[in-house]
This record gives sequence, structure tokens and C-alpha cells, in this order.
Amino acid sequence: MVKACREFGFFKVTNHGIPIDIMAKLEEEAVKFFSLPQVEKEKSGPSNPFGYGNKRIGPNGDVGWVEYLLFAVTSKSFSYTAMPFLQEPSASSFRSALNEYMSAVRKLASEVLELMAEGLKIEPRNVFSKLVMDEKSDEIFRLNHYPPCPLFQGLNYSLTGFGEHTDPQIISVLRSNNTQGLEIALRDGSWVSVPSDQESFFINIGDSLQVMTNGRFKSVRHRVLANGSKSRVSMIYFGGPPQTERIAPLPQLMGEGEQSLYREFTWEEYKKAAYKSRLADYRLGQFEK
Ligand code: GA4
Repeated sequence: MVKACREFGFFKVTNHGIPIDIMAKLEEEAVKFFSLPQVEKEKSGPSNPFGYGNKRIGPNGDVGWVEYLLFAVTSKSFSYTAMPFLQEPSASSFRSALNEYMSAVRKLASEVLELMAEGLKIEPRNVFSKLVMDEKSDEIFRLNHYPPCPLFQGLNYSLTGFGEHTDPQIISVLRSNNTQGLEIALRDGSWVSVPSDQESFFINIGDSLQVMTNGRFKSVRHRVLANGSKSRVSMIYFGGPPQTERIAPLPQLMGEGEQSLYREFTWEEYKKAAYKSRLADYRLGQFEK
């Protein structure tokens, strides 16, 4: 795992013990929502920064062939303020699917983070996991729908579903249906397509974990290409620390005389900077020493 985090900032988790039913149920609810008439969906939008979004990504002009629901999670529970339909009694199955999925995936993220600490031989075992498990942790949840784009079917050209970027948080856990599209960048800048696997989870190292490991782990640049004929549905959990948390290399990881590659900042500051940036920007650049 440590090798994968150093080389790719990315890996796949199999045999995780989370019943496929939990993923299938949430996927079904997501598909139901994205199949609603556009006017209905728009009632929960535009996303700024939470709610229903269509083609526009973030506040600075990025676009993609994607529609999505972005949820804020505060004190471990979903906030539906931007999404009136989810407050209706009729949405109770959607809400329970979200809650069930979220608790399973948060636990998985925490276990994976503990294995990372173990792999790095640092104590305590929960140095990373305690940040996302904290009552005040800053968690985001995202449902993405990449509709098929028939115009591009059979053509040797691909449409960007979600443009290249790294995730600002500590860790992201992604699950998608059986439609391909996710690509990750290798260290030499080449792009590799990740075969879809609806029973597994994919882990992205985020910028904050890169900083906490003083660059040992790399946040992974990734993107999604839209498919000509099949729709892709993905669900992503983003685990961030509490707003006031200082993001800095862990002292127990630093070698003798090793200096931090980054100047000090809090998660709140980093997020603020992220929301001022374009999707593809190298956001850690302005925090490097
Ligand atoms: C990338 C990771 C998460 O999807 C996200 C994204 C957020 C958004 O879609 O609103 C951002 C993007 C993400 C990074 C830079 C900013 C913010 C769009 C954008 C241009 C929810 C997040 O936390 O950062």
C-alpha cells in the first residue's frame, strides 16, 4: 500500500467486506434522481458549492460532460439545505441509502488510513484516521452522472467528463458502476485508464496527505472521460480534517535534518485557496517553500 501511495497516490481496495447491496442501493437512488426531468433537478441547484450541478464544476469556469449532487457532511450527518427534494418524506429511501453508504465508506477510509500509518511505521496508528473520524472533520460526498454522448459514439475522440485535478482533502474513496472513464496520471505525466470494477473501491491520496507525509505520498492527478454509449455513475467520499487543523508534515515521519517542503497552513486556508483556483491548477504550488 505504501509503495502504491508513493508511486501512484492511488490503489484499489478489494475484499473490503462492504456488501455490494449498499453500493447498489445508492446507485439506484442516484440513477432515479438523475432520470428526473431537468426542471426537477434544477430545483436543487445550482451547486454553490453544494447541491445539483450540471456541466459547471467549481466557481471558476470549469466545465465537463457531467451532472452531479454535492453534499456537505457536518458532524457526521448530511446537510440537505441546498436540496429540497431530499427533505421530503418520499426521499427517505435515498436518505437511508446515503447514510448507510457513508458510514460504511467512512469506516473503510479510516481503516485504510490506519494501514498507511502502520506501513509507514509511525505512531499512533490513528494519526491520519483521527482527522477524518473527528466530530468536526470536513467531509464531502459527491454523486456524479456522466451521461452518454451519442455524438461521440464510435469516433476516435473523447469528451472530458471531469477535467484533470488532484483532490485537496486527505483521502478520497470512489466507487463507480461498470462504465469505464477514470484515468490517472503516472509520475511521467502519461495517462492510464483504470478498468472499472463496481465491487471495489478506489483510493485517491489527496493534497493534504501529501503534505502530512512531506511529499512521500503523492496526491494523484486524475480525470474522467465521458463515454459515447454508456452512462457512468460514481460516488465519492472526500475525507478532510477539521477546518482549524494545521496541515504540516508529521514530526514522527521526518528524517534527521529533514525540512518541511511546505509552509504552514490550516485546512480552512487551503480550502479557500482551492475554491479560488481552476480545476487543473497545481494547488500545492503556492504553499511550497
Ligand atoms: C475536487 C475534489 C472534490 O470533487 C471537490 C471539488 C470542488 C467542486 O467540484 O466544487 C472543486 C475541486 C474539488 C478542486 C478545486 C475547486 C473546488 C472545484 C474547483 C475548481 C468537491 C473538492 O473539494 O475540490
